[in-house]
Amino acid sequence: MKRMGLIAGFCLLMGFSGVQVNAQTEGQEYILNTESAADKQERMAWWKEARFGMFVHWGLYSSAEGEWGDKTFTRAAEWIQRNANVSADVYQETMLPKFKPAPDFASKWASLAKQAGAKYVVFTNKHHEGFALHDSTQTEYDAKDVTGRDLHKEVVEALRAEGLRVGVYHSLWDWHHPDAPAGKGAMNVSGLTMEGRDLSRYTNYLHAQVNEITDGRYGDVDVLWLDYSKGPYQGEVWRAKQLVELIRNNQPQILINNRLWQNTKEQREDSGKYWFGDFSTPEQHIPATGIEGIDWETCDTLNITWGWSKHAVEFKTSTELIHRLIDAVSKGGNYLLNIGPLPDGSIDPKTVERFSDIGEWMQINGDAIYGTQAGPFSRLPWGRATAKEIGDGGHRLYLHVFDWPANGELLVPGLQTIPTHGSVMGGKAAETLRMSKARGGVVLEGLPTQPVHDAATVIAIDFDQVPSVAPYRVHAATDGSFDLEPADATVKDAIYHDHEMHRRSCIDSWKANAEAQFPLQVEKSQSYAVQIEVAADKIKDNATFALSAGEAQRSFEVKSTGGGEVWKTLDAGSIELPSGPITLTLRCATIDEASILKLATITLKPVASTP
Ligand code: H79
Repeated sequence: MKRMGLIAGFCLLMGFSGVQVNAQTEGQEYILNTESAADKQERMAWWKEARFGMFVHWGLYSSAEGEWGDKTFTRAAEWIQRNANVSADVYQETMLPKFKPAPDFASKWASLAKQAGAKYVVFTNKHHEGFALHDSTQTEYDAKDVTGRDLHKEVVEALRAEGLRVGVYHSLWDWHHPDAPAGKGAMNVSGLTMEGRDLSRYTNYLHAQVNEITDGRYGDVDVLWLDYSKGPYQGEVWRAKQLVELIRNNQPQILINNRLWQNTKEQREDSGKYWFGDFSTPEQHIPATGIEGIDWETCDTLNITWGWSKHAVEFKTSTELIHRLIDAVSKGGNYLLNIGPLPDGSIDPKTVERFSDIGEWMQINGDAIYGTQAGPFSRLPWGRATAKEIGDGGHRLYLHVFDWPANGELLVPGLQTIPTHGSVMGGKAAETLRMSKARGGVVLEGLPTQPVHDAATVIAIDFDQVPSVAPYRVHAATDGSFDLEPADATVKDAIYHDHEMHRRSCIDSWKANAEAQFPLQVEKSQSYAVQIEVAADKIKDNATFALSAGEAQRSFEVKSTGGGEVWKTLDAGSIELPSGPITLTLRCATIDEASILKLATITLKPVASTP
């Protein structure tokens, strides 16, 4: 409901916001937390305990279902207004009549989250299309004006009724507001410009709407998830400092994500800080080794769209999703998994199935997720590990075994301390594990031959001290093969890139004599077939590499794959590896300067020896 002029309304509300910028922030204008590290930890405590949340993308875009005229969208269906290039007027006229929320949709969201074991829910109050679910005094483009219902209130009340924490997503872009960013550098419908637009009127509107959703009329807000900044549109262009003050004044305990800024590498280096918010937000990827010293949350999709599209039919399997949850938590992050409800707010059967499967796994293994921290291993060949303090200086590791060993025996590579106790979560109480130091780690014996759960079975092992772990070496997986990841390498004269959204983690910018060295622990000297994932382009003459370990050496050539993002698996022949702790060196022998060449996972598979 629109009640008063934009500017009058805004001045009025700003009158309530008396917090001054702390002197500490002067000269460091992007560092917005002036509290002590301990106070920040306290504010973040529930969120770090929670580890698993549910994201919900639902708005007018949901009713387009990934179709506009004859165009179809399987990716980012919530972007349909911009990607189908529809003017705000036509979009509004087309979409508003389709928006017919079911009476009880919100309680269905809440019970799905609860059943899956999520502890918080972040839902789109307003996505880039500009349509708000709350009753806004700033516009008539909101749910109350269109449906007569305050849908924001319905969602918040449903979440609270299930004991879930409440997170609100609010877009910084707005494809409906006549003064919002448009044209060069802005993410908006194409063909628009800033001519006749007054950005300050839009930032007033943005601040006023953020005030409405945080000022207490909808109770406490646990997380504010702002999205997103890019290039010229970030930081003070949104009047970020003032906005953060307004929010913190309204909700002192709130957590705010980092997207009022783009957080480029340069910005992080300039400010001496890695982030400009309470937590960092990798999107649709899990950093290979976590993000050191920072709280972070990977937000992820079930398929490749956030908003519902009937064309996005390829879903990750429940096992993949459980692995991704464990992966994020094992690296110290949270996992925020999205649902894109149907036009009326109800949830499609595939999504229900995925969340029920996760819930079933969490019923058995929740203790290995909630309140845990990153495990002490860089990488494990059969799964992941999380860690927890258990009082009196005691320590517990949860070993999340993805590939269950059929022989009842599991090597925990690099572990130097023998556990005092071990048990399989959800297993029979009578099982006793034998645990001893062997093969460069601790070997667990007497495991059941069948896993408790196909996706991951967890073994909890306890210590009366912090367990010690040897420097990292890549060990063979259950089937005897090695997977060498880019993050495992020490790289010289080439560049390691962690993965980003839709981009593989890789080593690129190879020069002649550049090297990547992998520390391996080989139990059995034998011949291994080598396969390397490569993306290469513009290779004129030849790009040659040599793999070596001790005396053994193997050369191979790389040819163009048809593009710098076109990944192919290259057969690089076989190599005889000696046993013991060894270094496998990948060296670039020759390469053209103009070549684009990226290497990702190297797989070594034992070659069956001929009798
Ligand atoms: O709300 C979800 C997304 O809509 C939003 N953030 C999550 C949480 C977001 N997705 N992508 N981005 C922000 C970055 C922009 C990506 C783009 Fe594109 C690539 C814009 C245009 C090309 C993806 C593909 C979106 C439209 C097409």
